[in-house]
Amino acid sequence: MNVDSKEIDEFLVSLLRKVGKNLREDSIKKMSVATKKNRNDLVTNFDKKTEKFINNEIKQFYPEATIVSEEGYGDLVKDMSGLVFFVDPIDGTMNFVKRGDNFASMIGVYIDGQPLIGAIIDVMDNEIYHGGKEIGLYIDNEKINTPKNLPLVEGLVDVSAPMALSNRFSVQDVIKKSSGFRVYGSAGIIFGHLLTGKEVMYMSYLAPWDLAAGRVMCEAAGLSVVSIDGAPINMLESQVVIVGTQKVVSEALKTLKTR
Ligand code: 2AM
Ligand code: CA
Ligand code: CA
Ligand code: CA
Repeated sequence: MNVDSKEIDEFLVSLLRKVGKNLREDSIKKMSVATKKNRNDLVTNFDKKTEKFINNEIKQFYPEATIVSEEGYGDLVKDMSGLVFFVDPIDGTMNFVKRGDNFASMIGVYIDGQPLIGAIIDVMDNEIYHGGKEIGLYIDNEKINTPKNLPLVEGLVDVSAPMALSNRFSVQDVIKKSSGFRVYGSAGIIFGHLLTGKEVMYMSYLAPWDLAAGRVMCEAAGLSVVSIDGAPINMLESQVVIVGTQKVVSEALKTLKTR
């Protein structure tokens, strides 16, 4: 299939710009909040509304594409052939509900299973991280400088709260070797930190829509994206993922007790 990554990138940026404006307005409105799997797992009317809006726009401009999305308005996707859009309408819904900041909206695009373009908007800062291997990486119109390959001892690490608190895989041993520990609560916001070198590692259990956009951009930035068991990343399943500088990911894999 012939795809124009520049055109897709421009489409994603203009779409997320609209999404961001809508969500900044929505964030101060009364919202209806429901729980999904547990009391920490929230969904609002705005997650659903935003996903419908994004998916409709994708269907209009890329009718041949399939969509994998969190809140149920996507397609049933069984393989990665063709053009696949991964959509997380609000990433960090708990932050959206409780704080009104540190939440994102993300779209990752793959072609025949290969990462193509990712885009993430930090909604309250109105900054869009976007691009891929072919066209380079940007925050809005500014090129992103490649993050330095720092070791664990020189950088901040971010681990999801459930994983850090339960000390899964003895992850606290990795945290203790770092410069410090942060828990931002939005994969999208953390991918922005990794791309700009503000943090050197993120470890979390992530669903495909949590990972898709960030994986495209982090790999294009020379960062390492691996699953905890060393298997190739599977974009159709949830998995525990480590993203970080080459040095940090290799140190983490040596430190973690994965069996
Ligand atoms: P969400 O807000 O889109 O659900 C919070 O620690 C981060 O992990 C957010 O990016 C959140 O995305 C994601 N997250 C929350 N619960 C999750 C789950 N059960 N599986 C995978 N990702 C999850
Ligand atoms: Ca969710
Ligand atoms: Ca998410
Ligand atoms: Ca979400």
